[in-house]
Amino acid sequence: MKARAILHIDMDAFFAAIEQLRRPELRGKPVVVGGDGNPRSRAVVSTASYEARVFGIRSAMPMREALRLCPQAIFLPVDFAAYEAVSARLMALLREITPLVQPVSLDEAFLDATECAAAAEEIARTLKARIRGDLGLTASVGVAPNKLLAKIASDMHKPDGLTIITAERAAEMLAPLPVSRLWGVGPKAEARLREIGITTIGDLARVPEERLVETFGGAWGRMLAEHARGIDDSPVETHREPKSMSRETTFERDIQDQETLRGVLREMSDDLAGWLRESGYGARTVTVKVRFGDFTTVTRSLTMPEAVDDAPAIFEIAGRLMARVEWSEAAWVSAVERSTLHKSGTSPGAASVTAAERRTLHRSGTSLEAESVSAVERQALHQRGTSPGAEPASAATRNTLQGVARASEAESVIAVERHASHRGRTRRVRLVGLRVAGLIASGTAPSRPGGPAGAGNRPEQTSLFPTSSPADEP
Ligand code: DCP
Ligand code: MG
Repeated sequence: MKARAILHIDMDAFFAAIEQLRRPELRGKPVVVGGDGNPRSRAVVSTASYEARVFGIRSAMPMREALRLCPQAIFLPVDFAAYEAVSARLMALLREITPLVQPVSLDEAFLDATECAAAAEEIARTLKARIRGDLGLTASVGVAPNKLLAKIASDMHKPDGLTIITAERAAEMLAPLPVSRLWGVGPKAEARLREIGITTIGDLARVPEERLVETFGGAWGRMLAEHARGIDDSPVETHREPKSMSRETTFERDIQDQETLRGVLREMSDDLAGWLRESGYGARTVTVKVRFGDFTTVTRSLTMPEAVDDAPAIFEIAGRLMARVEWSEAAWVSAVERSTLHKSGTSPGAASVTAAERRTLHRSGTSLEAESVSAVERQALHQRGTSPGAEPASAATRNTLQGVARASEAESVIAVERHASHRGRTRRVRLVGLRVAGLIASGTAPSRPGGPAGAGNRPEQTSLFPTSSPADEP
């Protein structure tokens, strides 16, 4: 097989760079883009200019923390439409070089230059010059024989970098990097690897594949072994169907008010229905996500035989799913018990439970006795965002768990003793999200009439927060 030439392009401080481009007075200054631009809001930072990163400001950090780190920074709202317009020009520019372009996000793409006449390095230089000339922005580019290495390369000399990883030098260049640079190695896998003494990609490459398979399961173990050696055969995919679309809102203050929640859900339903129709899809799966004031998160999901693409239908399903969330603290705690006891069987062991669980249970007026949870359960709980609701673990979680520690299945139990006097207060909501997935092309048929949920087609008002629950009998 002919060696491939893959480029990974990642724009530098994308949102912030666009703001600095259109407002020259901001150039060279710390610029933070996030939410509505109010640094005292509860929004998080989308991105920060490199001048702002010097102060420690990073993506996903609360705006308030960014303000604390750099009070003189300029805070700006996210102007998505503007960034999308630049992104479209960027992708068009890439497609002038080859049609084999895989956009990964607004500011990131893979390009397969294997069949191009020019050498990959030359293409990379031309690209960077055109991005600077035509768009007025800088990009970091990685060139390598595969996507994995190209992406690692583009990140190595940011901003305005050009990094080439050849097959010959791959092992040597990867060795000192932290394992988290590899695809699929998130904080949890990183922690697990650290437990067995592995912190760098070089360390990982020295672990025999069989050991990784034992520890992480077949598919993931083998993938880790390959990636640690810089091996990746995944193709540059030019036509990727969207898998899902979602909207989320973080409230300025944690809320308990049904009407506010209902209003936000209705807006998100309208938005998602608009997106579905514009993109020509119907959705078979609707998922709601609720994050409570204590950061525990639950999701509830419904898959239907028929796809929907109208706001009233999505809103109606969202309402039904909301009714399945444990809104009262007592009901939620009983769900924790049910699911944990169910999973663990009944042999009591030594005390250990994650801090997050302990805190949550304490807050909701519950004490733990004979606490013990196996690594498997702990990981399952973590992967579900420390929110041990009654939702079954995802297929991915199950796979991981099967690989991680079959042997410890018999280990554990959490025995939870609830205070008899505990009454169910309504939990406060921090964030609500709505997702549509299971997308099916709706073909050429005109979309159904319906429009945004108005007074005429508003679904029946059901109570989102049940006022009492079976768990809170006197
Ligand atoms: N973004 C976001 N929230 C995040 C991460 C990113 O809204 N948690 C947005 C803002 C970024 C854009 O996506 O500008 C691209 O993400 P990158 O991770 O590529 O970050 P930047 O392009 O901003 O910086 P870098 O120079 O590190 O690529
Ligand atoms: Mg970027």
